[in-house]
Amino acid sequence: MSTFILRAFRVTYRKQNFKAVFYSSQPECANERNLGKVVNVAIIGAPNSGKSTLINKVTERKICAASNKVHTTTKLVRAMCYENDTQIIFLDTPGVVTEKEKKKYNLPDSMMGACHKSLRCADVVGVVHDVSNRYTKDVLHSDVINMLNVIADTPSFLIINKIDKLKSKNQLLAIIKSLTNGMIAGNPIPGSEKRKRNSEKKIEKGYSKFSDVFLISALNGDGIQDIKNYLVSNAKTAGHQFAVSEWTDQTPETLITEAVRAKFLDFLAQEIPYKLNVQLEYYEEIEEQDKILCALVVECPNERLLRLIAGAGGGRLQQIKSHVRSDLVDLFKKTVVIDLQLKVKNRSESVA
Ligand SMILES: Nc1nc2c(ncn2[C@@H]2O[C@H](COP(=O)(O)OP(=O)(O)OP(=O)(O)O)[C@@H](O)[C@H]2O)c(=O)[nH]1
Ligand SMILES: [Mg+2]
Repeated sequence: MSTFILRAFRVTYRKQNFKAVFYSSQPECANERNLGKVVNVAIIGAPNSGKSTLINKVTERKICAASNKVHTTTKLVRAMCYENDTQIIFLDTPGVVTEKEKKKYNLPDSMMGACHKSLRCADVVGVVHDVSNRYTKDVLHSDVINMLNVIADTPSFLIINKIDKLKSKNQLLAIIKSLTNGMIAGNPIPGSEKRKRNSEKKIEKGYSKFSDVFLISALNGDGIQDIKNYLVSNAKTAGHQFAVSEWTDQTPETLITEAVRAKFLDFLAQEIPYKLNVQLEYYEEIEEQDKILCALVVECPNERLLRLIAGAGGGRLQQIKSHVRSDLVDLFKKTVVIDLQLKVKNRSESVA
């Protein structure tokens, strides 16, 4: 879907002329220079909705580990970028998680705490919603609604993601009405008032206090610049919180470990990758050569799984290694030499 179509969908709400499904309460032109401004933006949402992919697209670096499985992000990660002189600080969060899922996927206890911490640090909160999931496309996760109700005074915006996967855009207006309870920026969406009065007793599927709604594809970049402009217009005048050279609060070691974990999640089926333990054994940055050297060992629960993961002739492991290297080059913008080995837990020998 092209940016042209997104722009055609802009809602001109003040004129009571609801043309289509992209709405913004922000000024149409938000490109003045903002000297010394900062905005902290927490990105929350259901698992796998595309939170990390969105942040990577905006920051133009694969800082946040992303994969096709749920619960790739397990801790709070800051990722920074600039738009003119505005420092945009994203807070990537784990998807909301239940106690049952925590046990099933072997996830750390700290996950929900990371979401709540990000909300406390945020000037503005972005909720990423996967519109391609046919079961949940028109309903916000109840935990997300609960979190939003707790921080109701913090400005929040809705990011409807994965629009590239929709065959027809006809349903989008109905989906927006449902996810916003028919209210955006304190105004009813035309056509929503009557339905709301008739269904006052119904449980609300969305959140009524979003200031803006964006339709995007985090994967191909549609709508990303609109989000950047929105964040710039929400930035506050302040000294920058991080130096220009800093683009994350994570150490290179953690970023590498998370990138490798994400790639195993991408390549392996079902719950298998969640049973693995990724350990960084060696890390060195050679500044004169603009090069990073790293070696990792991935512990598997048993020999059978190790063979399965390695693939015939170690082919799958080589494929994973090659994809990780490419992600790390994208992350560090440097040459990366990586050694990746599999090992059965509590045994010394490994498979390269
Ligand atoms: N088609 C399509 N896929 C997308 C889009 N955005 C994200 N994805 C894919 O959705 C999957 C999940 O993306 P993530 O960024 O890891 O999602 P997340 O919300 O951070 O997931 P957790 O950290 O597990 O909660 C990945 O396979 C992405 O490539 C999009 O706009 N379109
Ligand atoms: Mg994530």
